[in-house]
Amino acid sequence: MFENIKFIRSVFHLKDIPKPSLPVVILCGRSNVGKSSFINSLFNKKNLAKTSSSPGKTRSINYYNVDDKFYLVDLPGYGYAKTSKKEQEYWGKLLSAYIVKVNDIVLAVHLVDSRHAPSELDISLNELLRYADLPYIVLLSKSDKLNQSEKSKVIKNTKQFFPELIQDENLFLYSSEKGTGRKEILSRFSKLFYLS
Ligand SMILES: Nc1nc2c(ncn2[C@@H]2O[C@H](COP(=O)(O)OP(=O)(O)O)[C@@H](O)[C@H]2O)c(=O)[nH]1
Ligand SMILES: [Mg+2]
Repeated sequence: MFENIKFIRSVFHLKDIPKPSLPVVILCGRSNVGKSSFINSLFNKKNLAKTSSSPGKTRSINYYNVDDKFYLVDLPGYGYAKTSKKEQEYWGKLLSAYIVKVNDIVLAVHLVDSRHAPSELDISLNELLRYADLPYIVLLSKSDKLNQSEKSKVIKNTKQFFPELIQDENLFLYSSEKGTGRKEILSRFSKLFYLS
């Protein structure tokens, strides 16, 4: 598993999105939430995805081919600080259009910063994923920055926002630094793509 992971390309316009020849896992979340670090930690590669300590403004959709089994697609991050109406609309449109165009999304991975409550856009994203009936998991990123009681608190708090979530089923603490949650995600991918 995960023997040959390649960055394929970045796409900047919806019209350029390829019709995928493999099933797709999408990666979504606020910019700076740790999406690139998630990719690098999951595949154990340092610089597969570019990480940045300042919130990026690039709006590319980045494609990774994983063992010719599936595409991992890193969608543009949204609203770092304040969420403008315009951005909210842009992001909602982008994702809706993406979901319609790419009808082979088998999983959405939604990252939420474990140190902050879900933003308005996190909530809209969750609604969209449920409305589209897409299987999804929520990862509480950067969990290495929390102590034990903060971890329990964030799980409880996240469930108040998203009552459908069940810890270790579709809600996970994740840390790219410490590897928290990695095993669980690997097992999910293995069931989806490697055992059939
Ligand atoms: N402590 C800690 N920092 C992280 C973790 N994941 C990401 N970061 C940091 O958060 C910043 C943004 O990460 P990045 O992966 O570029 O976020 P992206 O914009 O969602 O792709 C970088 O400075 C990372 O080093 C994590 O699990 N733990
Ligand atoms: Mg990134």
